[in-house]
Amino acid sequence: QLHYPERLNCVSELLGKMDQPELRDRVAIRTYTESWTYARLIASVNQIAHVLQQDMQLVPGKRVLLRGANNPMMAACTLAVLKAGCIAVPTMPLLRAKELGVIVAKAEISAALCSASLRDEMVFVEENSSHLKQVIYFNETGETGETGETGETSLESLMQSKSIEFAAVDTLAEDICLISFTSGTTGMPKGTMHFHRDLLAICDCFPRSVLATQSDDVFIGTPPLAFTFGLGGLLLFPLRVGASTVLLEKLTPETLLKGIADFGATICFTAPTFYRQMAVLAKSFDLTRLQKTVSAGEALPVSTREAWQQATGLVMIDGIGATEMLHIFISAAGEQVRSGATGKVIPGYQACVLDETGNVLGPGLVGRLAVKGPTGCRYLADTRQANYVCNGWNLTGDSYQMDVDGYFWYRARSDDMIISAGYNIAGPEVEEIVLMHAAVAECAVVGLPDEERGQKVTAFVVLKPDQIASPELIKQIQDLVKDTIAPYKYPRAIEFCSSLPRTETGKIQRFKLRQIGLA
Ligand code: 3SK
Repeated sequence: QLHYPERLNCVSELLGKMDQPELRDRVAIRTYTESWTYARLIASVNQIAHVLQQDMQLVPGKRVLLRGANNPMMAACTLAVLKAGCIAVPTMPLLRAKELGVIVAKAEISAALCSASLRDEMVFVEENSSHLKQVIYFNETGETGETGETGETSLESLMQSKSIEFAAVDTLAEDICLISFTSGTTGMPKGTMHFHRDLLAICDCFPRSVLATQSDDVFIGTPPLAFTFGLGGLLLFPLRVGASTVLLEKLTPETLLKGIADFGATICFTAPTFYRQMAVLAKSFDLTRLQKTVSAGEALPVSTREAWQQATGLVMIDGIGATEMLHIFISAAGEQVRSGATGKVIPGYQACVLDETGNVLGPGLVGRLAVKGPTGCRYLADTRQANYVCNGWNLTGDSYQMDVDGYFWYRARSDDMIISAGYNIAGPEVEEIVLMHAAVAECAVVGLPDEERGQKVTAFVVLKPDQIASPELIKQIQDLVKDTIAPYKYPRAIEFCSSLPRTETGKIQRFKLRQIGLA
């Protein structure tokens, strides 16, 4: 059980203990061009908090849209909003004006801090929104002066005249401090609200019990700070133990490997697709300091786990999280790992598998994953709340099976179960096998309407660069599936494509593939 005081500002807890002479000079954030000590991070957070109060006149409880890539200023802005008692609404850098407009309207946002490099879309939102009144831009490099050609005063310039001391606003542990928007895999954005205590709770669960994080750890990875996977893994978890985080933008599998080597990273967070591609290149990089690699955001195919382990000797730490739950709640590391299973429920959380009517299913039966714990779903004004939380259980929308030892085995997103000729077929199980074919880079399997079978198992396949689609290749892939799992699961149709549609957090949008398949 986690206990936090009734009055709590999570940033005081995260940064307060580092504000001591012997700890202030430790490195908090690194990039290729900057190294921010804890002293600098604390000073910047405090100055931005003053800007929020004095220049923007924001009172506690106000929602502030945040927009920027993974860099120290974006991290400082996020922490400053929380320290000032306001509510951070981080948004993915890749979002366009239309999507931002929906978030601004839904969360009734009047103020924003935005990276100058993302100005164009923001200006468009500002011009077309009746809510958004003030946007302050930051330069990312920490440079003062005007931003861009328009001559507005930058955040850095406003910070210059401000004190580097700021007393955190005295918030309640159960005050909302974060609204994280998720478009999910269905495309309709939902705002998930989280308390100050929730941000600490995620630090005190998964990283403590599974990662055993230490102050000398160096964190690195791809998820944006605007995605709770990244906010936790690349900012909150390192700060909680006084460690360092490396914030890099526009990463590719190759540059992430280079970053791990260059910064001596010890813990990496990314998604299975990245690990799959990194496994091929890993031998050319010095990964000797890397100890823990966390895979989340999508189910981890066994073939990817094995390729990564073969290339690096590291046993992947798989995990399932959700924006609604804030971070990972089922996982396993080291000798606890059972290949193919996501892991066991993390201490502090409870999980089970339910049938359609909400009865708990016994080991081995496939049903709806249900979880409860210190964090949970609170949608901002959304009728879908009643679908997500039933009798105190959060229903994540995943089909799972639990074994007698309490390991959870992913089957599919509940919406993605294919029913074909009376058989229940989990798309990811077929994807696993298709991915074993040497020519296949990426794959997603969905059910498309079919007169004869109800739904037809259809695989969308991205080939590796040197491979060519052919009827022989289709047959090889189909035979591989038939020879490896029950033959009725084989993809009767295979569509080749150049990429798979993904959400801004990297999840495959199977609903779009179903639409493409119908068109
Ligand atoms: O959505 C997810 O898959 C996820 C994974 C890990 C941590 C947080 C999230 C939202």
